[in-house]
Amino acid sequence: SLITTDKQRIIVGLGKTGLSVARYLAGRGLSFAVVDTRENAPGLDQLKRFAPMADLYLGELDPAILNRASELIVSPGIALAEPALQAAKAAGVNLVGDVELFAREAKAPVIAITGSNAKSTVTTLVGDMAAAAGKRVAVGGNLGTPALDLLDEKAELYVLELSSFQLETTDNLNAEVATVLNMSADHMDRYPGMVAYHQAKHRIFRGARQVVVNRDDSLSRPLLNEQLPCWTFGLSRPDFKGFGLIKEEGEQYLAFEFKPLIAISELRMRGAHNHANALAALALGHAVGLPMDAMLQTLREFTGLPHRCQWVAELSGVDYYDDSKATNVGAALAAIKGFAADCSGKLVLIAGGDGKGADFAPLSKAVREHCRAVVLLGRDAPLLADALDGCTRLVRVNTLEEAVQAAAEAAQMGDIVLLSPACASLDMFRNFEERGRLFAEAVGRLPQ
Ligand code: UMA
Ligand code: ADP
Repeated sequence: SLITTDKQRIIVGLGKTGLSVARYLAGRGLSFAVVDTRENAPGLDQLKRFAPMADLYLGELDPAILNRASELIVSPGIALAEPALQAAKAAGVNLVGDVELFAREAKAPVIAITGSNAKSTVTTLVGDMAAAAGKRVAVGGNLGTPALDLLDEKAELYVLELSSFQLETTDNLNAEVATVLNMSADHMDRYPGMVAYHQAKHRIFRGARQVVVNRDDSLSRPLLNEQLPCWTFGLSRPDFKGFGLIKEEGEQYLAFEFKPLIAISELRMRGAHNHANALAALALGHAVGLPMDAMLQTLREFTGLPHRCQWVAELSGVDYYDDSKATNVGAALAAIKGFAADCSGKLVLIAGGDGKGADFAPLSKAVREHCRAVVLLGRDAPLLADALDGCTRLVRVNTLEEAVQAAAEAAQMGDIVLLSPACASLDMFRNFEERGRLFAEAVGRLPQ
C-alpha cells in the first residue's frame, strides 16, 4: 500500500537512471510520476512490471505537469537549461538528481571521482583495490550501475564515477574523499563554456572530508575548503602527502612521499596517462585507509578496461589499438602522446564522429609530430579536416570498415593504428562499445 505524502515527485527521464529512481521510490512505498520526451523511452516495459500504477507522460515536457510537482528527479541526459525545467524551478519546484538521493541515504563512506578523462579507469582500479583489501565495496555511477542501485546496508565503501551532468543536480554529496582527476573541454554542446563545465565538476567537493588533487592540472584544485586534508598525485617527484614518480638507478617507480612503491615496468597498463591514473587510484585508496600491499597487487594485475587503449591485433608488424572511449580531444591527445612515447614507428590515427561542439585545434601539434596519416570519418570529419589541415596526410572515408582499410594501407612496419576518435560515437553507432567492437571486427577482416 502506498504511503500518502503531500510530496509530488516526478522522475524526469526513463533511461537507466530514471528506472533506478523509480525502483528506489517504489521500494520505499513512495508514489511518483514519470515523464520522458521519448515516446519510446527505454525503461517503459520494466517500469510497467514493477510500478504499473505510476502516472506516465511521454512526449514534449509539459509545464502544466512539471510545475505541479514538489520535486523533479532529473536524469543526466536532460539539460537543466531545458526551458520546461527552468520554468518549474522558477515556480518553486525542487530539482535534484539520483546521486543526491543516493547521498542522502548512503551510510558507508563514498569515494567520488570525476574529471574529463580517466574516470572509469580510476573508478574501476579503486574498486578492485578495495575488493583486494577484503572490503565489501559497491562500484558504479556514470560507470554502469546507477548509484541508487548500489545502495546496500552491508556495503563498507562506495566508489562512484560521476559525470558533470550528475553533479549539476547534486547539492551535497558529502564524500569521504573527492577528486576532479583532470579538466579539458568536453560536452561543449551542453555548457556555455569551460567555466560552467568547471563549476559543475567542482560540485563534487561539496561536503567532502578529504580531497585528492592532480599536481599537473591546476583546474583540478578545489577553490573552497583550503583547510581540508589534501592528497596529491602527478608525474613529478612527490612531496609530503603526495603520490608521484621517482627515478632510481635508471628505473622509474610509482612513489609515495619519499619512498618508491612499485616499478613502472611491473604495471600492465601502458602510457604516461595510465601512470597518472595508477597514482590517482593509490591516493584515493590511501585516503580511505586501504592497505598499500593490496593496492599494489591490484596494479600488478590490472590490464585496463576494454576500448581504452586496448590492444586488438598485430598484422604485418603493425599494432592495432582500440581507444574508442576517447570521446573528447583531451583523451585522444593523451593516447597519441602515450603511444608515441614508446612506438618505434609512427601513428596512423582514426578519428571523427560527434565532436559535441569541441575545438579540435589542440590536436594539431601532436598530429604533426606523431601521425603518419589521419583517417577521418563521421559527422564532424570536416571540422577535424580544417583543424588538421597541413599537419599530415588526411584521408576521408565514410565507414569504419573503410577507415580500417585506409589505415592499414597507410601504416608501415613498426607503426601503430590507433582508433582514438576525439568524438562521441552517437552519430554513427549505438555507443562507444559498438564502435570499438566494429573496429576490432574490421581489423579481423584485414588480409593477414
Ligand atoms: N533523453 C531524452 N529525453 C528524456 C530523457 C533522456 O531524449 O526525457 C535522452 C538524452 O538526451 C540522452 C539519452 O536519452 O541522449 C539518455 O539519457 P538518460 O538520462 O536517460 O541516460 P541514462 O540511461 O539514465 O544513463 C545515464 C548516463 N547517461 C548520460 O549521462 C547521457 C550514463 O552514462 C550512465 O551510465 C547511467 O546514467 C547510469 O548512471 C553514459 C554517458 O554517456 C555512459 N555519460 C556521459 C559520458 O560519460 O560522457 C556523461
Ligand atoms: P572516462 O570514464 O572519464 O571517459 P576512461 O577511463 O574511460 O575515462 O578513459 C577514456 C579515455 O581517456 C581513454 O580511452 C584514454 O584515451 C583517455 N585517458 C585515460 N587516462 C587519461 C588521463 N589520465 N588523462 C587524459 N586522458 C586519459
